[in-house]
Amino acid sequence: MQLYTWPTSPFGAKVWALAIATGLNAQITKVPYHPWQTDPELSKLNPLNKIPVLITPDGEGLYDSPVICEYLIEQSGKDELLENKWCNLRQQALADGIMDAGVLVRYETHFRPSHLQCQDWLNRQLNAIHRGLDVLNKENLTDTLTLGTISIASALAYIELRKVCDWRENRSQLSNWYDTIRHHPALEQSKPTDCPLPANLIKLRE
Ligand SMILES: N[C@@H](CCC(=O)N[C@@H](CS)C(=O)NCC(=O)O)C(=O)O
Repeated sequence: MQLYTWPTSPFGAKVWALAIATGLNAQITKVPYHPWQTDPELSKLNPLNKIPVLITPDGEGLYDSPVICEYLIEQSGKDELLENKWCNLRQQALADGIMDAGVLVRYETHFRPSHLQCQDWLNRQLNAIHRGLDVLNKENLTDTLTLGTISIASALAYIELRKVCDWRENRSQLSNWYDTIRHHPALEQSKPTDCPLPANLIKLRE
């Protein structure tokens, strides 16, 4: 199988951590694909041209990340990753929403010239992130890997990498939980990491 992804992508990080947790990572080759490229080959696999995309053994392109995660869990038979299914799916949805808002903040502040940035719109994204984090701070999160905890840890790793906001302030429970779970090998090996823009995209920052 092949996984189109990019080192900074929180969604790609979540899928890779889940792949490690299922043991299927050994059967998957990563294909580096920057999300702002528009390669017609990827568009054929995912018309939305977003990553991650998983190419299954029968050549099908699977997206988006929750679908890929569910596929990997089903293929591996590691149903315990989805134990307490609705809690796990809700936690994944909340973490994905935090990732979505975090990625939008990053795009707005990093790629858009400052005189074109919209503070109200940025605040809207940041408020969604903070409300989501407040909910997570009150949850009784387990230290074991599940779809939910993998998703939350991947979202926090991205917020931290991109310095989207000071997420730890007044959230000691969530902060302590993250400082334990982030050392899990599946999360250490998958966490979003900075990576230079491909040469053909550098003009986006000029
Ligand atoms: N809901 C999607 C979100 C994926 C997503 O937004 N990926 C970003 C990279 S982190 C992307 O490909 N952005 C390209 C774009 O927005 O055109 C998922 O869960 O996979």
